[in-house]
Amino acid sequence: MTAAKFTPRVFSGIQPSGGLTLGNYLGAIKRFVDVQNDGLKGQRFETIYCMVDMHAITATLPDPATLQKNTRELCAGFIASGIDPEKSILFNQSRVPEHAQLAWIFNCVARMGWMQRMTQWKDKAGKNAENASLGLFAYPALMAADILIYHATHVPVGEDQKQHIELTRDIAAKFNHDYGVDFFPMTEPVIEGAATRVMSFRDGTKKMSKSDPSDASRINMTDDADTIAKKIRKAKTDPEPLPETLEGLKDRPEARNLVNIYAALSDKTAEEAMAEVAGQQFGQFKPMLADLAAAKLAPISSEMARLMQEPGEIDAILARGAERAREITAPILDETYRIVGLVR
Ligand code: AQP
Repeated sequence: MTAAKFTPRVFSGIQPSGGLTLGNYLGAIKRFVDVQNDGLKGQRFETIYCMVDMHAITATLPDPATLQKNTRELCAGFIASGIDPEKSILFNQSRVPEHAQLAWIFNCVARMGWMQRMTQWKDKAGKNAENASLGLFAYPALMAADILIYHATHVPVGEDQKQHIELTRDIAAKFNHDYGVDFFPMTEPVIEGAATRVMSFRDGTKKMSKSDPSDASRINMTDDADTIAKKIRKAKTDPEPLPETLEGLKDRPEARNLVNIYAALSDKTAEEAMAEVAGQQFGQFKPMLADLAAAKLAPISSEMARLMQEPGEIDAILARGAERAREITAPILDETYRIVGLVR
């Protein structure tokens, strides 16, 4: 089944598993804002953005007050970055029970072997898989439900989530095949832009992550200008000046990462950014990048701080978003139950 018969609809989510990083911003939120305002490739979309708080209890069980604070802070980050709760549906996952209800059905559709192949499962469970939670193992089935409970046709994500979107398509295809229906769409991942994979400042082969134990490995959206400058100054690089072309960055992951960040923050392609900074020493390039990052992030972090003073306002936005979300999810779950033979 092609996505053409479905309403053009974008869904994406972020876990409130800690403060937002520059990776989350450039790989996800900034793109969400672009799709909300400009659509994709000339097409307009309904946009649905979610704080996936049920995913945030899969790796560890966070302190309840911290989880709620992280959810509000993430919501503040979305709004401060330009997500308009009137234009987009903005809510947290646990307010919309149809996500978990569909996830249970998908747990029964997905195969153990599919889940075992997920690289994020392997990375996060590590050598201690016996002790990891069942929720962490089933994470991709809940993610598939997050997407398919909206019949979402497109999902903007960072590179790291590509395999989970492929699994979402496998689950949709198996459900459609096993029940002889054309009910769930084949959702398309949208992985575009110069910074689909922002890397750690400590190790250019690892992605920048909010749960990395080293704070120096990432820029947090709440970091002030001095902290941003210090982290960029100390970011691991090599002694060579920047090359003349992108080709010259091939075996220089740390340098490539900084050029990609520069490109994404200045809304340029990687090629355009490279042409601008070609031949520069890091002593010249890093302060320029730090100034740009501070200028772009300062208005977002100050608006986040202002919104965090108004938790009631944030909760009202999330509650209203959840109501709008349920107008879409309730009929889709009703029909899924009918197809499966469940009664609600
Ligand atoms: N380093 C990154 N570069 C580009 N995109 C990224 N994303 C995350 N890190 C990068 C994108 O952000 C979205 C939300 O991700 P998530 O929070 O749901 O989970 P994650 O990918 O596991 O992010 P983190 O920061 O690494 O969280 P933890 O540390 O809790 O696991 C996704 O679209 C993702 O691609």
